[in-house]
Amino acid sequence: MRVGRVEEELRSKAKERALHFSLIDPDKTGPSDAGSIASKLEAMGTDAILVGGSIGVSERELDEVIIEIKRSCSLPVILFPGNITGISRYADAILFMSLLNSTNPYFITRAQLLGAAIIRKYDIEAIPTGYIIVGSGGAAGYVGYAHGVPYDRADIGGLYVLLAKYMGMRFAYLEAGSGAPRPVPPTMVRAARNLAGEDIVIMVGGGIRDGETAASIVKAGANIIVTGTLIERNPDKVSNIIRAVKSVTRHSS
Ligand code: 1GP
Repeated sequence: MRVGRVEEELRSKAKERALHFSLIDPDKTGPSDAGSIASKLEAMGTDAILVGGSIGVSERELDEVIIEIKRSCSLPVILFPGNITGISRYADAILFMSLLNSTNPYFITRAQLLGAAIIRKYDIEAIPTGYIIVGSGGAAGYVGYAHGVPYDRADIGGLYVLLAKYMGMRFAYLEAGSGAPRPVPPTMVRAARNLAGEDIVIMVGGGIRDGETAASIVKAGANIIVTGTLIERNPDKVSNIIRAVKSVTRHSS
C-alpha cells in the first residue's frame, strides 16, 4: 500500500527527532475550545493533533472539532477512532487500527471492514496501525475487549509489535490507556524495537505525565509520544514533555 503524504512527512521528520502527538477527545473538548488549544499546542512544538476517543464521540461533534482545529493551526489532523463513528471527512489522515490483542473480532477486523467503505468514500489517507493495549488499558481496553499485555512481560509487548510488522502494518501503538496510572515501561518499548527493527513507527501513549518519563520511552526506541489527559489538566507540563521528547538523541542509552 502506498505511503500517503501525511505519513511521508511524519516519517521524514521522525528521522531527525522523535515526535509528539497531542490527543484531543471531542467528548471532553468541544469545538469552541479545540481551536485555541490546538494553536497553543502548535506553538509548543507538537507535531500532529490526534482526534478521537473511546466513549461518547458523535460524528457531528467530531466534524466540528476538526473544522475548528484546521482553522486554528496548520498541523496535520489524524483520526484516532474508537469505533466507526470516529471517522470524519475533514481529517488529513486516519490511524487505520486493528486492536491486535482484542478478544472480540469486531475490534480486530469487523469495525475496520465497515470503516474501510467510509474511508474510501471520503478519500482519507489510511495509516495501517497495530494497536496494542498494555495492562487494563482504561476505557480503550474495556470497550475493546482487550486481553492486555502484562506490564512485566516486555517480551510479549515486543512480539505484538513484531506481529504488526509481519502483517504489513507500518505503525504500532503501545497503549496503556488514557489516564493510566502507569505508562508503558521503557523495557517493553526497547524489546519491541529490538525485535521489530527500525522500519516500524512505534507510538507510545497513556499515563505519560512528565518529561523524564517521555524521554526514557523515546530513548528506549519510541518514535512518537502521545499526550492526552494533560492537555486538559496541565498544558505547561505538555510543553515540558514536548521539550523532553525533542531533546533526546534516539538510542542514546
Ligand atoms: C490515550 O495514549 C493516549 O489513548 C493518551 O493518554 O490521556 O494518559 O495522556 P493520556
